[in-house]
Amino acid sequence: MAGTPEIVLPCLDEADALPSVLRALPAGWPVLVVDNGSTDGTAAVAAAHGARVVVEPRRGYGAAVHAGLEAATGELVAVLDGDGSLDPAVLEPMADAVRSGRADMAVGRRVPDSPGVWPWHARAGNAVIAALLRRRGVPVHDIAAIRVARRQALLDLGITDRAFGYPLELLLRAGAAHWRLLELDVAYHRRAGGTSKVSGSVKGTLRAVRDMAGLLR
Ligand SMILES: Nc1nc2c(ncn2[C@@H]2O[C@H](COP(=O)(O)OP(=O)(O)OP(=O)(O)O)[C@@H](O)[C@H]2O)c(=O)[nH]1
Ligand SMILES: [Mg+2]
Repeated sequence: MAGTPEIVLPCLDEADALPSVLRALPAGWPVLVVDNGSTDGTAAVAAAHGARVVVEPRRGYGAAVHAGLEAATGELVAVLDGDGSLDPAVLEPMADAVRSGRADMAVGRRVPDSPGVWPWHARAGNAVIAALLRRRGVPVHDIAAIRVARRQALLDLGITDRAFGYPLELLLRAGAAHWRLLELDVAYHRRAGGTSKVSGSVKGTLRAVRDMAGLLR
């Protein structure tokens, strides 16, 4: 179907989570798994479940997402984590918003479905970053862990961060380019399997905040 987004899943050691993640995605949407140096068989699991696999040896969330955008062929792309934490039911309304021209990019605002899903340190760091974004005129309450936009437009923003600053740089550049953003609630669950690499630990959160703080200076 014309206008069906291609789904890009950045994945570092997500073999446990991927089978249920892939089953839950909207039927008929092509899926690209970017394997970011996994050692747990992520690529084989992804391929066995019908996803196309692209390998990006350079570590980092931004490196994985960027490789996915370059390898994708669709006009629209949907990017979300490959850990099952984000409810993909929101992808259809997000794609509709971009297809219909109501928004240049649809982004998710995470709503945790139970206490403990979103550790306090990650939530606090996220709230501070989002407030700073709003002060700069970017009307968001989260840093867009799930998003739908036009692939070429995303590449044209020229995002350079290849680590955890990527989503923030994306929002800053989208704001500077006067993109119309639509923020939709997305249910946020515990990851479906595997282990946390970022916000599950204070250390991981601090790494992400460090990557992001440099961009807001
Ligand atoms: N940490 C990390 N994640 C990567 C990398 N490349 C791709 N990813 C993927 O980026 C997504 C976000 O990482 P997560 O570990 O889920 O980070 P988080 O959501 O803050 O933390 P948890 O869900 O609690 O684990 C996941 O799908 C990862 O597999 C990388 O180099 N480092
Ligand atoms: Mg996660």
